[in-house]
Amino acid sequence: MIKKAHLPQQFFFGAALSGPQTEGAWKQYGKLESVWDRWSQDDIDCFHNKVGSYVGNDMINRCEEDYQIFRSLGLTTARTSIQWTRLVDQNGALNRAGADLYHRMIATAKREGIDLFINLYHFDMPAYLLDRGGWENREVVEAFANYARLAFREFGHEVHCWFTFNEPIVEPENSYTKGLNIPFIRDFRRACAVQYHIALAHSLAAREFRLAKAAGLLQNDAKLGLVNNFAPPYTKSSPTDADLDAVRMVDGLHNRWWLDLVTRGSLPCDILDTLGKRGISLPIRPGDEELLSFGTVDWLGFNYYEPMRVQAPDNSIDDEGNPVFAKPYVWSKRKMNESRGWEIYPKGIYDFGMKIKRDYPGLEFFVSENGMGVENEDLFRDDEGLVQDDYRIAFIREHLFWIARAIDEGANCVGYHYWAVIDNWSWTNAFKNRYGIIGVDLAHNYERYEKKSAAWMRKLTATHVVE
Ligand code: BGP
Repeated sequence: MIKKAHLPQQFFFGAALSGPQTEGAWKQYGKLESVWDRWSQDDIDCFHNKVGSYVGNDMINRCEEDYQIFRSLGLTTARTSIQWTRLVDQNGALNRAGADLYHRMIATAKREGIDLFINLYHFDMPAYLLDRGGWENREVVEAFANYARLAFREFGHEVHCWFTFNEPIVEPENSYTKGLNIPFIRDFRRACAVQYHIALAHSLAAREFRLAKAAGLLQNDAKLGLVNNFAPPYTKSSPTDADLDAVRMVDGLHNRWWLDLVTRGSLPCDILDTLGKRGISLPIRPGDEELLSFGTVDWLGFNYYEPMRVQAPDNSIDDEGNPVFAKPYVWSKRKMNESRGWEIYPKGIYDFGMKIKRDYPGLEFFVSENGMGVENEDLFRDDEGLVQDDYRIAFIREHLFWIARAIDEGANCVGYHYWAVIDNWSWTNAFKNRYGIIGVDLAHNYERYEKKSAAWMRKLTATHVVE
């Protein structure tokens, strides 16, 4: 096992966050209802301990303190998202109260020495747009471009790192194929339309970015990116051709779809061909090819939690008539984070980093999320009450070792954002699994407290030595 690694001095460390999971204040500052707010009201039993989307981790009221904490940990950057439902009203016009709130938040980060990256969309579709068909409706794609335009114009001189989407693959997979999240659809054809429209929405927002830059509305060094939960795909050690084809297809839909879009301005031909052969046609309109060509970006965010392990499926269609391209393959040596049900495989970060280097040469990226959520952390408190989260330190350390190795071998990885430096609200799991290096005390008005990993993080950011 590797014992020590050095990360370059210019390599940055930061915090990964999102608006819906931190802000709270779900009805203040003119915020409209998001699909999460609606789901929380319609069926609160779906949320752990009946904690819905309303409060986040109260960061709106504590952002000054939180940015000071980040700084004290030696972090220099953070990514969060602004919320479509807070910035734009139902008529597509800017909501001044929401915009002013974000101006204050961005200014606070700057004052505290944190370079704040802004992402536009983190699973938070406005509910009134879902009522009009959500991502299945082309008009919603246009509405997103309008939102992006307003955001670039409003904050262009205050923010220099922008992202369009966080994990754009999650809604096609979880909300439209598996039916797990609102609007609970299990129809692969509709999922493909959603995935196509999100690619288009990203591209139209990227076009707005260029227009704003050309008009002098953005900073000269403004950069645009996209963040996805890329997952290196693996199969059996002696695969059949059918296993390899399963890998090609899941890799194509989950990873290459976005990588090709942001580097080449197009979608992977082999995947479009296979979809066509399986009778799935995308809602492509004349002129779309040119629109997608605007989708290239300056750099990429790579969220890494777990790999994909797949093999050939037993049947090529499921009971509902959806095409099936792969089935899970359980690796006999896998290690799990049992709280979250995710495999822990740090080498995956290296394998995927090297894939980016090989297949998309020159593409700059940073690890934009990586973290370990654990249930019942109070059980790990010592006599002084300090949460001894050695499992989290080991998790971060192992991933950073592999990042350092990828950099040594030429991968263009420039930073690491831990998810989520401060415990936050996590979708239907609410506060079940805690990710933070800094804890949040729900019983005492969301007070922040340090875990053991905080001291470890300070040393890491001061030395850039992983040990
Ligand atoms: C990522 C999301 C985050 C965050 C994280 C942890 O996929 O971008 O929003 O939630 O996963 O996942 P979870 O909160 O479901 O445990």
